[in-house]
Amino acid sequence: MNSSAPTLVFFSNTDDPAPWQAAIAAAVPSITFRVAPHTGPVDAVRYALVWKPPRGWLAQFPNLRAILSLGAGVDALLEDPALPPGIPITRMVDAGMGRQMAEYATYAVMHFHRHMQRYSALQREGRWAPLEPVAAARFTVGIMGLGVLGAQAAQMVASLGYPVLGWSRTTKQLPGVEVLSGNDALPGFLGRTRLLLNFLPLTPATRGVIDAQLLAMLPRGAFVVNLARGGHLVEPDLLAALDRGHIAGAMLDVFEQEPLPATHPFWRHPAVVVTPHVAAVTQAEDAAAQVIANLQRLERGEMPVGLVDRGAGY
Ligand code: NDP
Ligand code: OXD
Repeated sequence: MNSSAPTLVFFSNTDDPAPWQAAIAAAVPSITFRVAPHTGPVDAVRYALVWKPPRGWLAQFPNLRAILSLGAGVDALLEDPALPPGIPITRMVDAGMGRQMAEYATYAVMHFHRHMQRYSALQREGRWAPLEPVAAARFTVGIMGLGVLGAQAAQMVASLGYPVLGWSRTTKQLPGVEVLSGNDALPGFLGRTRLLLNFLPLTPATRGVIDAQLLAMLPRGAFVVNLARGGHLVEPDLLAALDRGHIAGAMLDVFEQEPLPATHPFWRHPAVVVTPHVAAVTQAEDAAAQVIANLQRLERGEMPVGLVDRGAGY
């Protein structure tokens, strides 16, 4: 057993370690905070606070007791074939992202519902051409994935008078939202959806779920918004559905390959809005308290909260 002071190693190519270090040092001073690649002695490392570490990186720490994800989605971690077995993995549970995701989703709904994509194109052509308005009450929004984040988006969109349908693995009750569950309910859900919002976790069961078959089940002229993971979407199938007009527009925040390659057709497609994986961003200000509470639980020998079910993949 290692007897030196417990170390937490931080790995992220996109998050600034400084606010995490300050918050953790103030609340749990017994833990030494180190930033990769300066991990110190590997046998002192007890905790890893990470976003997308390279495959195999976590396996170097023989005394690791818990992996704490800086993100809500843990697909990249679970895809590591050398992921240390048998120790808890926690994920961000809301941590300020629910509000951000709901804002992005609501913006996307209003962007397409209020014809903003078409007005942008008309402006570029210098054309003054009022389009037929559509009542919010006739613009049904379908949300795949009604977990911590999807449920908040559903509530925000419903509060604006849009009919909201939700679809998830197991059934649940959400005020103002009609919830359908299970694969048998999917065609009925899609058939009534004018704008589809994807909030699913990426798992073996959901990879490639937005494919030609699913898109064909949406009504002609529907819109697709993906703010979960690029791996959910079969990108050539969406391009084909856009190009034949079955899908009228898409707003995409996540991609199979990130950053989206400069030559990718999404960048210049007139019916596609691209954002660079920013629908929600983990902010230490909102999220550090959750990590600190889990470190304190772990140091007391208790189980952390926000545990990932490795079998289910989320
Ligand atoms: P949760 O685990 O809280 O919710 C997942 C939801 O998906 C649950 O309702 C779950 O059903 C449902 N689900 C899982 N598998 C299936 C399936 N096979 N069929 C139908 N429904 C299924 O996750 P969060 O809401 O916290 O996060 C969702 C995702 O958002 C993350 O995994 C991440 O990929 C993405 N994300 C993207 C961000 C961005 O900036 N673009 C930022 C943050 C997150 P049930 O309730 O029955 O278990
Ligand atoms: C997350 C993300 O999963 O930012 O938290 O994508």
